[in-house]
Amino acid sequence: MNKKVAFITGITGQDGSYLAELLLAKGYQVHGLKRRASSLNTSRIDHIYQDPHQQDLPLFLHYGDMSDSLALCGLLQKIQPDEIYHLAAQSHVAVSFEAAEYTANVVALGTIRLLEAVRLSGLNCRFFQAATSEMYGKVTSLMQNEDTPFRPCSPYAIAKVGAYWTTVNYREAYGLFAVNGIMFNHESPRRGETFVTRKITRALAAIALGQQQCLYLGNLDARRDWGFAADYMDAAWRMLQQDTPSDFVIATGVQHTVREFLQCCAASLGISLSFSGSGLTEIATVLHCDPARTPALQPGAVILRIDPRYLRPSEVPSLCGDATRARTVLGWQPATDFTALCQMMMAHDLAQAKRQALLEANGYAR
Ligand code: NDP
Ligand code: GDR
Repeated sequence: MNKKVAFITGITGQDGSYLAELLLAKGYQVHGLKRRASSLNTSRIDHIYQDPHQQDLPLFLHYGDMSDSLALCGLLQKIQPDEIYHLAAQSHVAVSFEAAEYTANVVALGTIRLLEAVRLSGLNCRFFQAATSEMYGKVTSLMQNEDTPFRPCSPYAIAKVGAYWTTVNYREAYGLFAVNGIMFNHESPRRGETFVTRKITRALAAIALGQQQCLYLGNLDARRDWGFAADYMDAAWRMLQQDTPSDFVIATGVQHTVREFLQCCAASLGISLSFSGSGLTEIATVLHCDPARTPALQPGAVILRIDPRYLRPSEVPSLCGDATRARTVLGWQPATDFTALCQMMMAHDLAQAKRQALLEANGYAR
C-alpha cells in the first residue's frame, strides 16, 4: 500500500516536531514547510531529519513562507498531500501587539493563501487548522467548549478568529474536509523559550545552579489550561481520521495560575516558595530548599520579581477547556497531567543547564 502523504506547515516549531515524529511512526511520508533563516532553525527536528544522501528517510523539508502564495501553490502541486496540518504562525501573543500587521498577514491571510492553494490545485485532501483558546479572550463562562462565543483581545487572537472562520467557510463553501482544533495551551521541553512555562523552567534551572539570581515575570494571576504538546498532536491526527469534518476543543479541563506553575516546578526541585506583596511589588522568596539538590540556593533568597514590561496591553485572565466532544467522538484524552508536565519540563531544563555548566567549566563553551 502507498504511504499516506502529509504536509506540515510550522514543522520546525514545537508542535510540528511532535507531529512529524507521530506521523513518521505511523508510516506517513512527511513534508514540512521551512522558512529561510540566516542560521539553522531545525533544532527541534534534527533528531529525525537525516542527510538524504545517506539514508532514504520519508521526511522532506521545503523552503517557503506563509506570505508567499505562489510558493505554497507550487509545493502543494509537487507534494500532492493527503493531509495538511497547518501549524505555521507568529504564535506569540505579546509579540502580536508589537507586530500586529505581520501577525495578521501570516496567521489570517496565510491561512487563506494555503486554503486557496488547496482549492486551486484541485486537491482532494484533509486540512487541520491550529485554532486557539485565545479566540475566547475575555470570556465570562468558567469553561469553554465548541459553542462558546469568541471575544478575542489581541492581534494574534483576532487573526486566529479569521483563520478559524476561513477554515469553516472552505468546509461549507467547497465541501473541503477542513477542521479547526481549538487547542488550549500546550507545552513541552521544546516550547519556545519566551513563553511563560519554558521561561520559568529555564530560569529555575539556572537559579538552582547559581547561574542566575532572579526571574522577572508579568501577570502571575493569569489562569491557563496547560497540557502536553505531544498529546495535542495526537488529537490533531485523530481529527483528520474522522468520517465527517468538524471542530474540536482540545484541552485538559484543569486550570492553574502562572504562580502555581512556578510553585509546582520549584517543588520538583525541592524548593518551596513564599509569595508576598501584591501587584507590581509581589515577590517570591525561598522558604525551604534542599542543600543536596540546590547547594547554591539559600532560604530567604528572592527569586521572583514582577517586571511591568511583561504585562500585556490587554490580558486574557482565565481559560479552561471542556473537551467532552474530543473525549467522546475522537476517543482522545490527555496522557500527561499538570504535575507530570512541570516535572518533565523542569527535568529537561535542569539537565540542559547542568550540561552547559559542565561545558563552560571545562572551557568548551562560552
Ligand atoms: P511555534 O511558535 O513553536 O512554531 C511556529 C511555527 O511556525 C515555526 O515552525 C515557525 O518557523 C513557523 N512560522 C512562523 N512564521 C512563519 C511564516 N511566515 N512562514 C512559515 N512558517 C512560519 O508554535 P507552536 O508549535 O507552539 O504552535 C503551533 C500552532 O498552534 C501555531 O499556529 C499556534 O498559533 C497554534 N497554537 C499553539 C498553542 C500552544 O499552546 N502551543 C495553542 C493553540 C494554538 P520558525 O521555526 O522558523 O520560527
Ligand atoms: P499565551 O502563552 O499568551 O497563553 O499563548 P504565554 O506562555 O505567552 O502566556 C501565558 C500567560 O502567562 C502570563 N505571563 C507571561 N507570559 C510570558 N510570555 N512571559 C512572561 O514573562 C509572563 N508573565 C506572565 C501571560 O500574560 C499570559 O497570561 C500561548 C501561545 O502558544 C499561543 O500561540 C496559543 O494560541 C495560546 O497559548 C493558547
